[in-house]
Amino acid sequence: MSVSIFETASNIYPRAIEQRLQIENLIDPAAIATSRLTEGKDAIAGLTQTPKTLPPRYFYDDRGSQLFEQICELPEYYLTRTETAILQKYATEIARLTGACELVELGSGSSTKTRILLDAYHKLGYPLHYIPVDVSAGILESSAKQLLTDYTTLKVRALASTYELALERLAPTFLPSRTICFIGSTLGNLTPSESDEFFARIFAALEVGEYFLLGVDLQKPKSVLEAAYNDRQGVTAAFNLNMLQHLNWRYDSNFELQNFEHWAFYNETEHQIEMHLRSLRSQTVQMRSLNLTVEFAERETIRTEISRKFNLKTLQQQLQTQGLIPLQTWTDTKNWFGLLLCQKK
Ligand code: AVJ
Repeated sequence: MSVSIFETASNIYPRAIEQRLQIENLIDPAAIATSRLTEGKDAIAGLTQTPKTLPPRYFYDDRGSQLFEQICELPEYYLTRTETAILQKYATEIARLTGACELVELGSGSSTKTRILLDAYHKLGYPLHYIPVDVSAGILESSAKQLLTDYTTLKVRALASTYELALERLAPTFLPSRTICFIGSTLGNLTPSESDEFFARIFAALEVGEYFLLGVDLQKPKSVLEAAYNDRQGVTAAFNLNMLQHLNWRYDSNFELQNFEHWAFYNETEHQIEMHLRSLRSQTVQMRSLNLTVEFAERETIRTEISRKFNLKTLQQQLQTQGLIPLQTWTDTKNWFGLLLCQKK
């Protein structure tokens, strides 16, 4: 009967995938309970200080994640396509340098770039073990299932976790080695002292001889940088403004999006793009579930993101000082984006 054929197909195929998939939730119930209590503290802290700030994590609700995917396709936004090209060119070299290893990816997101690495390891005949780390269990599950369908020998252990927790709890591997991947220039969102702390956590998570693969956006002419964050189609503006929509929903607030505008510029002293939302008039916003009233003066801004642009020499020295020895660095022909493979000494 057609039912039994259907059952056979749907039982065998998914079972094969499920046997290669393990999802662990490191965000334990106690932590979830505290995170409920502390949820929004970061928004309160940012909005009650001068100048006002909000953490970039508030960009990424469903709509925000979609808008970010669109940004990656924009003609002005060279970052994703440049890093992808570097990976395409050097993935085999990376795989040869590390040898067979588990790939741990912090902030896995859409796995387009991960696939380039998996392909290279596969071509060299290495077993494929992938450990994506993301706070969203839903995103982890759907992207893992897609990967498992496409790579029939792949094994995935997905960690629903913050980076900090995952780095503390990375179980040792039965493969010879591990590579922690932090690509996409997410490092740019961290202040210099936050990135010191982050590198220390990477160092602590690795065994001697294991690897750290880092992708960063590099310093370049201001005009190129500012265009990338002020695209002509206004997708970046929508992405920035969407943060207020997200806060309205999450914290029962009444930000009026038409009363704010997108503002992004390159701060040449700090070597960072700054994204702000500028209040177009004096106004008061209620954030009911946070019990917070926020006053804005006309033209006052909220800084929603820093996106640091790195100097390769300085970054290599910093990694070296923190015990993550740069083995090899790759860039594109314009030197716009950098990929660094480091090894714990
Ligand atoms: C995901 C942090 C690398 O800084 O370019 C894109 C986010 N912000 N356009 C970046 C972003 C505005 C992006 N990172």
